[in-house]
Amino acid sequence: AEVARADFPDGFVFGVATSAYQIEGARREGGKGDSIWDVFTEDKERVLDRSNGDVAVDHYHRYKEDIELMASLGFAAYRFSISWARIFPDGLGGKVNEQGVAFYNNLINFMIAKGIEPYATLYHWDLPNHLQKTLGGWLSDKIVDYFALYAEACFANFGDRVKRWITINEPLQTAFNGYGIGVFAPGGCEGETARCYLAAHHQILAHAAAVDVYRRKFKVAQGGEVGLVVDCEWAEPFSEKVEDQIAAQRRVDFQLGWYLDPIYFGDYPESMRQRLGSDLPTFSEKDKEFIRNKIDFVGLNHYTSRFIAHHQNPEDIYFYQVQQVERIEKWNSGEKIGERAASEWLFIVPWGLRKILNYIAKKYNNPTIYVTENGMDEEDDQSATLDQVLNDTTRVGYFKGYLASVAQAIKDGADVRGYFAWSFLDNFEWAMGYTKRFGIVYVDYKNGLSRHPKASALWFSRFLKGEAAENKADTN
Ligand code: GBH
Repeated sequence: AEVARADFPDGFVFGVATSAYQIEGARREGGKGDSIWDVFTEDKERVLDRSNGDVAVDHYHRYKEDIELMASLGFAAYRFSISWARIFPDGLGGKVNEQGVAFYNNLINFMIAKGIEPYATLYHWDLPNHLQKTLGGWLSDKIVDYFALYAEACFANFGDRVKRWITINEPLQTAFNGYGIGVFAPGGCEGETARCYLAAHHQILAHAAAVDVYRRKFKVAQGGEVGLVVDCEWAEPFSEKVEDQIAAQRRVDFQLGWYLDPIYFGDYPESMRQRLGSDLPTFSEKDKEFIRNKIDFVGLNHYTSRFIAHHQNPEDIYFYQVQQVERIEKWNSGEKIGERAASEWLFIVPWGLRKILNYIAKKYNNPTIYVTENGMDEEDDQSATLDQVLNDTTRVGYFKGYLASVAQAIKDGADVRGYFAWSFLDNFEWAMGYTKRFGIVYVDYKNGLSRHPKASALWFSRFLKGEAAENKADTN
């Protein structure tokens, strides 16, 4: 039978997700400081269509319209991110920028008035540029204290209404694409790719410091929870061979384990230590104790899967050479793992989500999990009519498949409490600019940024009302 709302437990939360730099715009308004993405995109070569987030989809000015649409579609939760440089323009944690606080107060109050629960992410890649310029950003251990000050300001100002917090979105991407390869801000570390492990290390400590502040100063009064969002492609062993089975495990270690092992077990995975040696920083005994169990839930961003084979020296970028894995898009029988979406990296593999949820449940002692992002993109097609672009049937199929996979994982025993579709709106897709559209709501970039729900948004709306699926009794 087709997936239905009734396949999920009562109280299961359905929402949509976005991030500040990708949608807000208003780069120089409301006293905001520059972030590393503001500066990074000044070099036009960094972004495929030479665009940036100066205006983005103007959510800063249209937040009411956006929240109203979200509410009318029936979503119960909204995962958004707070721009650090709107709260502390230079990141130093001195005096809060009241205009920045006012913007998020208005946003949060408006969503609550419309019956939507806020899930706030503190860091979705937009570091105040001043911290990059003066300290080297996430490469400096000083960032840990600045992040804790910022987190504290957010808890103090918004925590009476925000009960679900996410410290950092996908630390892997900041480390790997930001400080490693350099296709994301701040643009790498000039040949010293291995410093990305240091950027990751400080993100783990910063996450723990923020959770620590919450538990010490806010938890009792506010009663909320703080989680970390990690991203992971599922790694399916390419063959029955033991070396491929081990390689697939290693591939997951280098994504999930990199962040969750230190937090749950006190240290990095052994497979990382073996391959990285002294490139991988070490936690002092004090650090280990400090970070241990500093997490209330795991947020999982999941889009796609790959077959993974062991390879001594794959022809690929440094990261996969170190991991000694080959990422394969076809099964050994020659069959594709799934259809490709618009992004080169995104194959549609619904069963991968069930596997990764069950993996997390088993490995980390059944933590509370939220699927904090899941979705697919289509190419921005300049020649298509509005009717055509709104008819996103592939995305409807994607959601049906992946949601069914979540429902199965819950039946398997994983403690999944919510699901957030990425994304509510078409938006600035980082290095791909506006060429890729992940929204369930179309944004007409050529006609005043007007919003138009795609078929997937309407499908979701019916699904949430319990109308989308056929009656189970008919099909069983
Ligand atoms: C998420 O990352 C992000 O949290 C979100 O902001 C983003 O919009 C969404 O995915 C869709 O991409 O081809 O060089 O541009 C998911 C992990 C990291 C996977 C970047 C794709 C592509 C790098 N993504 N990666 S590049």
